[in-house]
Amino acid sequence: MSINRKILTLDEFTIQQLRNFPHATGELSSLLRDLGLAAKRVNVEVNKAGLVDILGDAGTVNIQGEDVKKLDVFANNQFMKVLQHGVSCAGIASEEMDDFVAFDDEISKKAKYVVMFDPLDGSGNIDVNISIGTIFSVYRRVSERGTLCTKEDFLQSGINQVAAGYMVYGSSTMMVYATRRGVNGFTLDPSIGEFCLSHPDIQCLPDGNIYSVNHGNFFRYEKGVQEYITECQKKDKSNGGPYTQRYIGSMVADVHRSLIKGGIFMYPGTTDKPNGKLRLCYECNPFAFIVEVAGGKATNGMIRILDIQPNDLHQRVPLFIGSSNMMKELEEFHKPQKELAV
Ligand code: P6P
Repeated sequence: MSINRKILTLDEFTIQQLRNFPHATGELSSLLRDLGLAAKRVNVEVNKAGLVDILGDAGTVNIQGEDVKKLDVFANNQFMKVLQHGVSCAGIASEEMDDFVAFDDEISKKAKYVVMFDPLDGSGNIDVNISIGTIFSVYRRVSERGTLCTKEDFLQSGINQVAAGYMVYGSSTMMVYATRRGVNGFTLDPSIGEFCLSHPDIQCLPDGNIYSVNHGNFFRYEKGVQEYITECQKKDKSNGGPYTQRYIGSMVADVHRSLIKGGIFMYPGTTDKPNGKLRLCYECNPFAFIVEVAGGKATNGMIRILDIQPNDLHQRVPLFIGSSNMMKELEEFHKPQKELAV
């Protein structure tokens, strides 16, 4: 006899959450549904990237100095437009844009939230069909409602996030998001065009045996990081089982795996780039929020990611994130100096 298991769509889930919290205004639920809509539109283009003239560089260079691919631009515009036309977002900041954008219409100016996102992380992998993703972070604005949002709305510590999440465009397309009430994962069912609850109440396992780091930078890492990586390689079958090294080169995919299976992902600082490569505001903070709500940990090697006070929309920080016991193991080795010798 088939089990008549009611599968909740993202819309049904967010509305159910609203019913469970009658004091909620519904603005956050509406914003999450807007993000899901934009993700579905991006997913269509990502899935046919090899077939249409959307590949290849758009001929421009973004603030990171990276060649911008047309899909980056498309994704950025989809998320910006859907949030601008909604009722919950006063403005956005994006990896693809130098400065934040305040939405200058009466409804948006009254909205409660601001959103930061990396519209298509890992875009260098587009042309070789490796999983890529979108990362987003939601803050309650600190500026007065009814006015244009300000840069201070975006330069908040990660601990102030109201919600954070990501989409992974991979063998299936998923949307995972966290509020303080928990982390839930939704898989896109193409037959109905809806994200359906597939991973309720995701927990980050305290232990794991997968470490994820770019070994190519090994000799440019701090000594303590090198020692931890070497320790991971020494793990043997007799105690605690062997560790496996996995590195996709797409943060969303690498951290998603660590969240679901347990593990640690590292993008450390190096002698030539002491702050590493990943962006605090729209890459590290959202994932740190998600992983901490799920029971894991995230630091820059010295302090908790969520405690860092941002001073620039695009500032970089080293990132160590994942299973709490693996992070504790790392911290036995990695006692970084205040400043890396450059
Ligand atoms: P590297 C992709 O370009 C990205 O920003 C992250 O998604 C990924 O984790 C990282 O860079 C990979 O960087 O230097 O190891 O190629």
